[in-house]
Amino acid sequence: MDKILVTRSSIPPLEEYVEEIKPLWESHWLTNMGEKHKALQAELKKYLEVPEIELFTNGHMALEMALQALELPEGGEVITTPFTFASTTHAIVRNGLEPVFCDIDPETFTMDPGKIEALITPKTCAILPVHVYGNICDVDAIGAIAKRHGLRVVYDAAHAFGETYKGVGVGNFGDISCFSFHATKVFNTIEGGAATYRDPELGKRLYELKNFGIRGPESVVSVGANAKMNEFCAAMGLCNLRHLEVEIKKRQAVVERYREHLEGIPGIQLNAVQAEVQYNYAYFPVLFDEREFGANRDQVMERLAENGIGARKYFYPLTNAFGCFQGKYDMSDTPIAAELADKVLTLPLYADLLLETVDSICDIIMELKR
Ligand code: T4K
Repeated sequence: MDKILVTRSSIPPLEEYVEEIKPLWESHWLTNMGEKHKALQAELKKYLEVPEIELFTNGHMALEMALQALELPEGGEVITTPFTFASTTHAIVRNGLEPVFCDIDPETFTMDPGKIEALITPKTCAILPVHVYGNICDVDAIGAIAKRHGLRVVYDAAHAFGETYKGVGVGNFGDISCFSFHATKVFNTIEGGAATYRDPELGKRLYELKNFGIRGPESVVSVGANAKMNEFCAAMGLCNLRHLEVEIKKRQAVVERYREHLEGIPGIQLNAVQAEVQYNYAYFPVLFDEREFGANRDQVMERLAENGIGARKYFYPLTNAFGCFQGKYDMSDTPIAAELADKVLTLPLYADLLLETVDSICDIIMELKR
């Protein structure tokens, strides 16, 4: 079997991309909100069914600038989850804000809303939950808490592109939702991201922030940075968007095949299926309970690696255990997240993954069952 990695970027036929970028050769307009950028923005607004959208150079900059655009007080506390990619926590810290870690729900891996209010202090200014693996946070409960306490909400929707909850596009929740269009995501623009929002004032700030805070030729109104999506990335997005529905269907088939093999196996816990969510099948996380299964997560990962299969520990370590924070946070404050981070392994998943390969991956895993 060829080496199988945790994912593989979806790409359009080369000719389609070449056709899409031809006008760039004619216009010499390569970046700074050109025609492709505008076209992708319009297409995504429709696809995600959101009132407003701003494109970014990547998902991380969308998050950083979303927090900056909300003009939160310096040193303010942001309640967030440690069960996420580095980006979520770094976006808070790089804004001069203080992350306060909330534990997660053991079924959906998303922030447990029942534990948020105990963490609120006079310094709390926002909540930053993550739709982990495309599982949608309890947006109703989080929205109610935010309203009760006057807090802003930014969703990290990096994993939830195109999903709906109770029929509503996931980018409609909170003040701002941030998506990632990284090469490894269900929808990619090579590198890219977006923030969706309702308030046009926020939109103005997001637009200016991603372009150095420039409002006009002689007017710079905020300390922004450069986070503009270039024309080649936008063109990739326009192409990939045309194939997305087919790609998601193929991903679904892969996920269903995994479930056929692994559902109901003692010691294996699969991602809970949320009835009101239309999924994008972004990730396939599996929890291994050593006592029941007979092998732990690391042993499974090692055995897969020996067979050329690159499963990944998304997300281990927790962000509140990162060395860069030098012991400032304590992961024992989030015991469920700590336990799941020790057990979780995300298995290979991409549109062109052969179902026979899924069979082989599951056979290798099952060989370890006691
Ligand atoms: N919030 C959350 C919750 C996130 O998960 C992320 C990103 C963000 C925010 C920030 O969004 P971005 O700023 O990235 O847009 C990857 C991705 O780089 C990262 O985007 C993603 N989350 C994270 C979960 O995974 P790595 O370090 O695991 O990537 P890497 O290079 O090991 O790639 C994984 C596999 O993907 C490779 O084994 C093969 C495949 N691959 C990779 C690349 C780069 C491809 O097929 N093509 C490629 O071009 O972080």
